[in-house]
Amino acid sequence: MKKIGLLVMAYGTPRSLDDVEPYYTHIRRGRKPSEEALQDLISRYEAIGGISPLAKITDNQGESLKDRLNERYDDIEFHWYLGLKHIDPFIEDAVQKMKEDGIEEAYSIVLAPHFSTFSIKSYNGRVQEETKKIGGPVIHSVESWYDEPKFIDFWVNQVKDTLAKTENEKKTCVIFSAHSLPEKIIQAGDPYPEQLEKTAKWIAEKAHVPHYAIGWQSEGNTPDPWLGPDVQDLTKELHRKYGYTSFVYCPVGFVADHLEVLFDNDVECKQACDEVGASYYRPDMPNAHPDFIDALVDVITKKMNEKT
Ligand code: FEC
Repeated sequence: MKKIGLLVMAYGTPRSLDDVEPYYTHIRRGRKPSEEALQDLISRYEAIGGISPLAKITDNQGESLKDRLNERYDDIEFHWYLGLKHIDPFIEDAVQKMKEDGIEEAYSIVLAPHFSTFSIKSYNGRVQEETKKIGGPVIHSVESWYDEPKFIDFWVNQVKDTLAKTENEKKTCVIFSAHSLPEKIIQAGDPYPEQLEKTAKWIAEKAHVPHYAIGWQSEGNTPDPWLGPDVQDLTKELHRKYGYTSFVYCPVGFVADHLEVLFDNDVECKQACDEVGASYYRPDMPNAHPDFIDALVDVITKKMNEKT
């Protein structure tokens, strides 16, 4: 049976509060955060229970994806490897491990749907650099999968179910969001904002959403301007202009329950809703839901078919 590597890449999260400083330093490209910034981040992790569930969810996603691929292909045995952006096992560790295990060909996917130079491009660049450096396996990297029909359908179902729970669908606004990035990506021709707009439009159309808007969240703490509007400001603005009584938050740029969702949405956006007296809703994230894993199986299958 043919042995194929499956490199599943994700952001990574600290495993304990002691890991927060090295993790944060890595995110800041080697610059240590100030004591104040570090304490602020620690307090956000504490607010979601002390640690993020992300590590466990990423593992479940990788394991389930490998299992489903192995069910689909009789003549291939997929072996999966975890490669993280900001904590070990790093992307480079995974590529080395594949080589040690005798893998000659592999596919890689980032657990984030939209392409940006700041996100997917940097993950894929690290993969190709490492494999070139060590004369490692040939790795075919998926560029983006925001348009995968089963991924869109996952959110369509989530939005429909959530809208049905609201008091009045006509007075509800669905806010689609992704992680904000510095505005300079737009001048560089990055497709990230356009891909988010398309995701939102397709989901809104298929779920018959009466009102929707696009926002950005989790903006970094740097002096450059970041993509906006920020989801919290947007909530207040939309309430002021249109008097919506409920908001449904769909952070479609993420695929798991983690700090940026459990804090930035469930705590901060909830606060914005409370301030204006509106109800807060946030559908379940994809995590390892079988329909979402099926979408990723289709993404890998298409990448495999591209070559033949
Ligand atoms: O532990 C957890 O549960 C949270 C994990 C986590 C995910 C995530 C996803 C993305 N980020 C993206 C871009 C940036 C940029 C900066 C930045 C900063 C942080 C900090 C933490 C953090 N990010 Fe993150 N991000 C997660 C966690 N991120 C913690 C540092 C404190 C803070 O700013 O809140 C700014 C870096 C700088 O200072 O220069 C830019 C993007 C994604 C979605 C794509 C992906 O998953 O790769 C883009 C999950």
